[in-house]
Amino acid sequence: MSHNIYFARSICGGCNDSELYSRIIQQLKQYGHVFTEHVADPQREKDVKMDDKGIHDGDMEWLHKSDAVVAECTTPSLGVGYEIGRAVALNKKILCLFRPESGKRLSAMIRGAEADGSSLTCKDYKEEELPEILKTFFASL
Ligand code: 6IA
Repeated sequence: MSHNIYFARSICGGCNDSELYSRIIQQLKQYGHVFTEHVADPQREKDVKMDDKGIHDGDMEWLHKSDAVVAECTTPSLGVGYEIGRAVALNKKILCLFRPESGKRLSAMIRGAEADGSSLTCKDYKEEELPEILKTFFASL
């Protein structure tokens, strides 16, 4: 089945992992359409000048249309936290990915949102484990 996927990742929070984010998107594309593929793409940024309201409203429209939300949470980001909260409220299926080898700690407000019957799953991962994690997540939808 082809999914509508919202991929959330740090931008203003810091985007040292942009190459990793691109590799995650390539894997997500096996499972459907990734609305946010070109978000903050430096090439596209020159062409598309959107104000903050346009960015927020456009992203929220994509979030509403998505049936799966995958969030890379290793770099703390206000925007990603906000998107996850909105996705929880919309009862979307959410996969939060976190790399413990970063030495950081995932916010309790994200990890603690995972509960029985919750639509949110947190996975600690190393990049080589991603294909299996994504396969399991999408098989569960
Ligand atoms: O607080 P952050 O910027 O780290 O929040 C990142 C999250 O908010 C991402 O998952 C995006 O979906 C969303 N977001 C933040 N900024 C943008 C953006 N342009 N365009 C689309 N979505 C965004 C910002 C312009 C820029 C490259 C500085």
